[in-house]
Amino acid sequence: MRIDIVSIFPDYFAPLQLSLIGKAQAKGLLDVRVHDLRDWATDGHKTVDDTPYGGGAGMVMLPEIWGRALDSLLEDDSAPQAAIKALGLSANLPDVSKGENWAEPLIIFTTPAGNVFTQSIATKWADEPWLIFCCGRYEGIDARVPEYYRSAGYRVAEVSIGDYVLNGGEVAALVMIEAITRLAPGVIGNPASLTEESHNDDGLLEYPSYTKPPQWRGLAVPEILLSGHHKKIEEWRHRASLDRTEQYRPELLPQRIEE
Ligand code: JEE
Repeated sequence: MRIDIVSIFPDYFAPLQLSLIGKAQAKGLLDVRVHDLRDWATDGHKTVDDTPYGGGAGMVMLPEIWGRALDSLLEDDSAPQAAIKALGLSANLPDVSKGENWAEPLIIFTTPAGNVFTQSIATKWADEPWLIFCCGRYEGIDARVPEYYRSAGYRVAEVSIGDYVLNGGEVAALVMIEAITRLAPGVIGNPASLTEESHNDDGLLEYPSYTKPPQWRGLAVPEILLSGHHKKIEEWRHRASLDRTEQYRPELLPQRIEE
């Protein structure tokens, strides 16, 4: 999977060199390319924003700069060759030797005014060969930028990570990239843990977990978990999931039919 990121704060993405994502990059399974939006600014001050039409506080990011940045990424449709070799991903991808484009990118704008990013979106996007994340700052990006690329025939998504306000799209992009890449083919060390995750995904909150010691500061691990009765343990965990969901996220429970 190739991921391009455009931002005026490329340093935000340094953590992508760490841990699982960093290892996946080292192995060639992931190809993350971070770009500084200011590389496409043309004036001496590398201006990327201006005042909003219609008035109001704050600044809006200029469409020309974003247009040049995205055009140049779309032009460089170089495949992550290492990833193709490492995984035999070519099965998934168009045949570059026949002059076909190796992949159609999905262009993603992080924005407080988008639909909410969910696990089901992460699962779908994990199979995409090429994602482009556009991270705005200030009051956001001129609305014609996503509109233009949509009308030019690209797939464009405008997504938020939740109902709270951040200072820009960088942290939101990091959240989405972590959720997506851990599901991408070959990235997670142990695919069995992903299989177990999907088997356990009944739409309820997770049951509580415990490890050693069996007594800690006067608190005991629930007896049943030490018993070895697999059937009973499974029932206990299901009950604990239901209780936790009722307490913290009652909206996730199937609606009881009113009398
Ligand atoms: C991208 C700029 C900052 C702050 C004004 C806020 C008024 C933009 N879940 C998420 N929260 N925030 C973002 C996000 C924030 C961004 C950008 C994503 C680019 N900013 C910014 C304030 C405002 N509005 C909402 O109420 C109306 C606009 C995000 C994601 N993903």
